[in-house]
Amino acid sequence: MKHLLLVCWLCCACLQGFAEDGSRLWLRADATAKAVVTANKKSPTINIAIQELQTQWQGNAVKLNIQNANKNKALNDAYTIAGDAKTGVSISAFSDRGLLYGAYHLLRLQQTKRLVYPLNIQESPKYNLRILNHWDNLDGTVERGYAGRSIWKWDELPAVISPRYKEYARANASIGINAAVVNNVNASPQILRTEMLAKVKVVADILRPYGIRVFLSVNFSSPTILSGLPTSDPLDAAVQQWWRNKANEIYKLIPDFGGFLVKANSEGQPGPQDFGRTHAQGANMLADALKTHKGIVMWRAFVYSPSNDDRAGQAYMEFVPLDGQFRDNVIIQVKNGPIDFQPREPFSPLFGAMKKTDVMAEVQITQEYLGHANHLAFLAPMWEEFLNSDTYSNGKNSLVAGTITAMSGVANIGDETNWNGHHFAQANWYAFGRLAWNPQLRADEIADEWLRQTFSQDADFVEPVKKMMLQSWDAVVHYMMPLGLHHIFAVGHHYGPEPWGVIPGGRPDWQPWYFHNADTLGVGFDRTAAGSNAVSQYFVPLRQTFNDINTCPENLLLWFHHAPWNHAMHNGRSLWQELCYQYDEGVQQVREFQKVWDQQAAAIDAERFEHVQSRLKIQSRDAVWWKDACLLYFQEFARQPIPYDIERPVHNLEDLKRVKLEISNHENAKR
Ligand code: GCW
Repeated sequence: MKHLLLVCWLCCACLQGFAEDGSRLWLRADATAKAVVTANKKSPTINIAIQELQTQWQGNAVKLNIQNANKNKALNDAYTIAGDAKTGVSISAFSDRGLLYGAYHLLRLQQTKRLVYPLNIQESPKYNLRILNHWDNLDGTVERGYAGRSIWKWDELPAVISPRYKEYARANASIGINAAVVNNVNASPQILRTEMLAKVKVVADILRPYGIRVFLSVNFSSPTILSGLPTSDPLDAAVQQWWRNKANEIYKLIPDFGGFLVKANSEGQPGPQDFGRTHAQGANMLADALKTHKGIVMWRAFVYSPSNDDRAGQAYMEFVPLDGQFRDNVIIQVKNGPIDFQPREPFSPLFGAMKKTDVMAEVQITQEYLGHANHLAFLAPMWEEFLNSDTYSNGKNSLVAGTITAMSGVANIGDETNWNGHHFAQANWYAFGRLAWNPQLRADEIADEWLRQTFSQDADFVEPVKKMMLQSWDAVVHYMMPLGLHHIFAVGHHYGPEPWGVIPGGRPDWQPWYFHNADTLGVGFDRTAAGSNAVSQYFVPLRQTFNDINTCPENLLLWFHHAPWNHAMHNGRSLWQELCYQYDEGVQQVREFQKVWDQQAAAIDAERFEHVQSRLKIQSRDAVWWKDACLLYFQEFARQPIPYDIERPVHNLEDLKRVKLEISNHENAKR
């Protein structure tokens, strides 16, 4: 009896939400339904769709219907959903994967209480490749990961299979992600060893039924490092044969293997330029090895060298002249901005500039530069701004979203119970998948559906919290780097402020001063025609818009201009004053988030409530830290008072300069 009582109490506790650790992500529907689901075909993927619907769908019968397709359509992930409450619902698709996506769509409508009959939905993804890039090392650490260690347990594989692999696959499938690069772009050659490939095969077999294909990051010098070849020159016949053999070996194990991701000649990684060859020659050699297997090469454009006088312009300079020289199974992977995943960047001028080459976007889901897993920063508004930026590459309305053929996101996933460190960081994983499927979705729609699935349907919760999410990126930009400031982070871990940072003898392009250029005259990086002329890489009329200090959007002012401290802003304030007000605004915004959140104590479970509450306290303190550090530092150059109607600094600059955080890459920042 005693035991029974205890069991009952535990069940009630669970139902009431006592054990809410975030491990279920947005997939929290009760699996108690007994729906009648039929299908005109069976396959491992369709079986998953059937099972998901059988256990969660509360409505009448569902029919899954594979339509006869020609070869092209069979690769398509599109689906339709039709039907009404009485007769039941049918989901039709050309591919098994399409049916699975349709099933998740239907369940999402149910879960968010957005089911409106009769159903008449037609969905087709904008991009065929929607891929996560894991920066996971083979030793279990994660570069720029803040949610524990890698979920890939290479030491245990292939014998031990973590249940997380399947949960990971399911979560991705539910939002349309259909591929994953499982290892870091700073790639260990060891990933291509036969023993490692046997482990990768096991992972690929688990992900496959969920429609997810595996890719690998490869090290360009692998032939030399792994097999002792005298060179890894892409024009060397033995090197080419080595890669062909390796590709054959991989495809024997993993017939639907996606291909390679390559970081070459960047930040110390080897590449074709080591042998006097171009990026195109390097990429093509790998593309040829993969071609017969229908594999692709994602070749990164994130290249820069210390000798260049403006890092922002280098990728364009190296890649645009190679346009037309790449094989058709090469895609150039370009970061959203020209520098490096900063809190706000203009879009990279490479988007729209390579007319004969496929280009894909790379965004960073993990918050390397946005407060790690401590700060609440919903990134969909940033990606929305990016995808909707007009490149003018083909006249007006040539949006970034239309210039790319695929989307990749650097994952924020680790082995922590809640997957992402911060409960709200789950929303960024979710948003990436949704936008890679449909870049026209609005950030507020995504926040709405994520909140309803993850926390609560209650409008008194959803509305204020959604508002908070939608302002959170803006807040981070304000208290870290407003008005186009960038890369003034603490050197190395990129968590806190260090505009004064100096690495003695280090590369200039890794030092904050290189980016902010503050002196007694002004602040900002001059990228105009009179400066580095990076503006010239943009299409007309953007190059003029950015070049002219009076037409440059003010939120990018210091990205493109070295502006005088007394430069008149549109609102009549001086630049110095506006900088002060924007930093202060960031602090006030986070305080407001705390107020919004604290009122939600009764609306959701205590566990997640308290977790988020404690992180907001850290964020609030960090916002003040950022504001004080940056204003006190820049004040030494501006030589003007901080406007008297905003909060006074609570730190001394000298104390802040002594702050040294011990943050290893795979650990969450704790201070
Ligand atoms: O932003 C920088 C990061 C590096 C990363 C690099 C890249 C994987 O600080 O950690 O390396 O970008 O994107 O290659």
